[in-house]
Amino acid sequence: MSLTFHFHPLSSFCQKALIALYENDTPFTPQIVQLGEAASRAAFTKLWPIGKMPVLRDNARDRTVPEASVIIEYLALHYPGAVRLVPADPELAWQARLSDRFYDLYINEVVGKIVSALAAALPSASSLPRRRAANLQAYDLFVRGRWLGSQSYGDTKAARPLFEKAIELDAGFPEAYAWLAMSHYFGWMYCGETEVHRSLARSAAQHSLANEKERTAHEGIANAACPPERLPAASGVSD
Ligand SMILES: N[C@@H](CCC(=O)N[C@@H](CS)C(=O)NCC(=O)O)C(=O)O
Repeated sequence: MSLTFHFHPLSSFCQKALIALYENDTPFTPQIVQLGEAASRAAFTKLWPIGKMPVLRDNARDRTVPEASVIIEYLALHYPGAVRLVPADPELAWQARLSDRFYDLYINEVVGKIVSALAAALPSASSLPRRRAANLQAYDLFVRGRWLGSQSYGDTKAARPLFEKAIELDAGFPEAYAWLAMSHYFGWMYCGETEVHRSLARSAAQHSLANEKERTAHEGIANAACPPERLPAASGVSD
């Protein structure tokens, strides 16, 4: 496969370029970039020293293409498909470019700055976990499990295989462990599952906290599923 897409699933600029790839079913190899992890950051900045995602690497044409909008134009030119990504009419093309620039420069980047400023100010925002999923499929399973598990106690139990599979793919995924803990705990508490599930809840909660030492949102879930005195101390845990 000629194209490798370097990205993170939670990055809006990356999602923008991903839409172009998906719209035309363009085959590519996904490569998740974890800027918080030294090896991944080093590999990525070697490819593109500016260090901003996304970046498309085209081995067939020996090109490294950064910038979401430029990636879309590059795909339109060299990997066209049924969906036209850039209008053929130059009059419409500059208008499309204007919308693109307007939303990137005056909406997305400004909102990003506001969100970063709020993240520093709001305790709830700073409680987001630092250790993200390292595996796209694991993250996808986790998000689907979290949605299903939020519907009802019974669904929390039904979501369990999704968390288990996510952990199989990414053994250090704290949020997946936390939700697995909740699934076992609710299974025991509300769905008539045996005492074994309470122990499984404790064990999953311990894994969650062992993999994430920061004060995080999922600690609340892990603590709820397991009496705090049975858990290892996690730095920064309050109330
Ligand atoms: N102008 C770039 C912006 C890309 C960008 O800001 N990407 C963010 C992720 S959404 C990034 O890589 N941030 C990492 C950093 O700033 O260190 C584009 O349109 O692709």
